[in-house]
Amino acid sequence: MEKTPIGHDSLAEMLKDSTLELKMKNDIYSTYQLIPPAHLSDMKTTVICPATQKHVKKYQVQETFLVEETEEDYRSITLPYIQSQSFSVQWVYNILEKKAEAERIICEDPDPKTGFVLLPDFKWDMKQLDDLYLIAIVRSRDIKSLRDLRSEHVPLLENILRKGQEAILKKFSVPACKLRIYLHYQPSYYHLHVHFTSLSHDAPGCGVERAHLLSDVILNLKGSPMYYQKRPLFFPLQADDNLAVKFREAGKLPNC
Ligand code: G7M
Repeated sequence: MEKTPIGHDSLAEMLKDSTLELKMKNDIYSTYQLIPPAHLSDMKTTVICPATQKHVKKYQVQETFLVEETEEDYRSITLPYIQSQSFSVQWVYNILEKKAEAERIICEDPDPKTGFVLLPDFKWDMKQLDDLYLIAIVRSRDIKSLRDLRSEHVPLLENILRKGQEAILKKFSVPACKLRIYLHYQPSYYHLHVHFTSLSHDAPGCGVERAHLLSDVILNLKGSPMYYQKRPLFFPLQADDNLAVKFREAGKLPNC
């Protein structure tokens, strides 16, 4: 359950019709417990049913560690892990094949190499632009993550960047300079996708330890075609994530 940002339209009503309980007052500062009217206290709720043990873990609060993954670690630890036990990407194929969420598509490009589908992420209820969140899912089914990207993918990435920005400007009147466009490493789902979020919204997973700006990714690949294959990548892992277990078994997870 998530409390979404308070829309500008409901703010006046919220202040007028809520009950306020004073908690603390000091000079010009005071804090209150605000109990809003029932119709303004709805919560965005996500249900995963049936959920696997991996889903349950993903949503539990756990200790987190920063991991350094070298090219060799990826080959010997991460890749076998992805191949054996990553989340199913059936929901992604359903979107690409228009078996689900077809009516939510904002923009699409059918090209098998450089094409993609842009649609609202299910973290966004589309009620307000403050927490705008869309994802672009690539048509190509053989790019698992940032690690697989090479300079030959630059046309795909530039296409997503440009057409995604144009579509969001047209549909939501949000210009490119107000967007944070990035990839996650590690992602939860190993089918390449790009996140488009509002710069004014601290979207979960947009921190420096997990997010890679699409514009930086493009520049890095133009400068060095094998950049993401060769360099160590850093990312956070929760203590009992199965990938963390593999890194620990290989002696690669610091004891801290
Ligand atoms: O980079 P990472 O793999 O963590 O991000 C996946 C993104 O896909 C997240 O932002 C999720 O909220 C989003 N997402 C996950 N699922 C299962 C769905 C879905 O079924 N529909 C949509 N529209 N977004 C999803």
